[in-house]
Amino acid sequence: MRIDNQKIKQLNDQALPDHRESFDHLSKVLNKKNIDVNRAVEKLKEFQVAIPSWALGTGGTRFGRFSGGGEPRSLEEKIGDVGLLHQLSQSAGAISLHIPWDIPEDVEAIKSLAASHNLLFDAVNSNTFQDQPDQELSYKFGSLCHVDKAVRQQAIDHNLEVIKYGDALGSKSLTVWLADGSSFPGQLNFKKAFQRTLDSLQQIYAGMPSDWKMFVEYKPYEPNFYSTVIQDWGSSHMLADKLGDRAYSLVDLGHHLPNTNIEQIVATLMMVGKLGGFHFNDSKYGDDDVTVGSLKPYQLFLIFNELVDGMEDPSSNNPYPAWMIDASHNLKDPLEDLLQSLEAIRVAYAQALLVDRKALEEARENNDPTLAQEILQGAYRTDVRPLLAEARLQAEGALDPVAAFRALNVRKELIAARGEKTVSTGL
Ligand code: LRH
Ligand code: MN
Ligand code: MN
Repeated sequence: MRIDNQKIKQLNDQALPDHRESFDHLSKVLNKKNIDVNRAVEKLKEFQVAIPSWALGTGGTRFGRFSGGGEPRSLEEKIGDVGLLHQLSQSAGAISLHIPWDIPEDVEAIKSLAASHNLLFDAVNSNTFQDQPDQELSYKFGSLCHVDKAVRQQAIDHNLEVIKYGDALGSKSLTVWLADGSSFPGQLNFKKAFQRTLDSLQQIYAGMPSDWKMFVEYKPYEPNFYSTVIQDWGSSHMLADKLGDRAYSLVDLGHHLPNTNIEQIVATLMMVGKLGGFHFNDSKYGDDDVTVGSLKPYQLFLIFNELVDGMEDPSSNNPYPAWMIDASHNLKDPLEDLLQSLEAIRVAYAQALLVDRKALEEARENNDPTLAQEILQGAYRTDVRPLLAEARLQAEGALDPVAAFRALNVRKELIAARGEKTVSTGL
């Protein structure tokens, strides 16, 4: 389904006087601080975040899953859902696919469907953490790190196949996340497992088209509870470094042990030009995959402060990172939740754009932590939502996406079209 643009416009027209008032007020405040409001709005218009195909259904936990109905039943319907998110938010201009959950049967038809929603294909993801029904060998004891060469080869071949699908669709990167590790002390030879993983990744890297990038995602635990082969940014960076110029680390915000200073990891990886991709979510205990910004918005701002610093640093050779959401939705409507995540990401980005970097650097040079904090928190405490709304308005999105989603009964229509008991593939 697609929303009638006229209906979005009607809702915007109703909300326009209030929006103008708050946008004008914020513009005045920012102008006094010599902040270029138009530049910020333009930057927000450009900033697009990929939606994971696996987050369009109601998530759940290993204890249960409570579907809200109207979930996408096919890749076409998943693209349709991302199209809706993009239409409302004008900031979800890409989809990230997970193979084999999203095998495109008719590549040309899928490409033109995505193009009709103005969507690009972001990184494709391989899956060697589950056994598929028709699979010959099991990944129970690992995939790219497996002791048996035949299992490693099967996992390598799967990744090469994922690259083929991605290439046909116009994707330019592969994200590799491995569940490989051990659940009990003594189970695995750490060094051999790492070496075998590197060897396998080298073969996958060699099979990528020359304009492709590989993103190596890390995670400390789960599903294995004693060790994970690519446990942290150090391991990921070691692999990316050995693989070559087109291999990078991918930071998933939920993949750190509690209290890890993620913003420092971001700054350090960007310093050496090795931050390739990002998975946004929020986390209190582990890989909780909850709505971005729902728990630690200040941490998200501090991370964006480093991202913007890295992106604006003329001496940096870090590529423009691939932005992706990687969240799962227990209880909430997945599309509403994704709209909230998109908003939270853009709020943090906009706040980071407001930071006076020259003044911050001076405060640092003068060993003035008080002033440095004033500068950062001054930006963080600015209500930037009118800037986001203005960017959406100019791009013909909805001034208030969640309110529009509800007012236009989008979920009700999806349920009517797809049914109450549909189940989307994913986690
Ligand atoms: C692993 C992960 C990884 C997977 C996705 C489904 O926890 O973050 O990115 O591909 O979840
Ligand atoms: Mn992830
Ligand atoms: Mn995860």
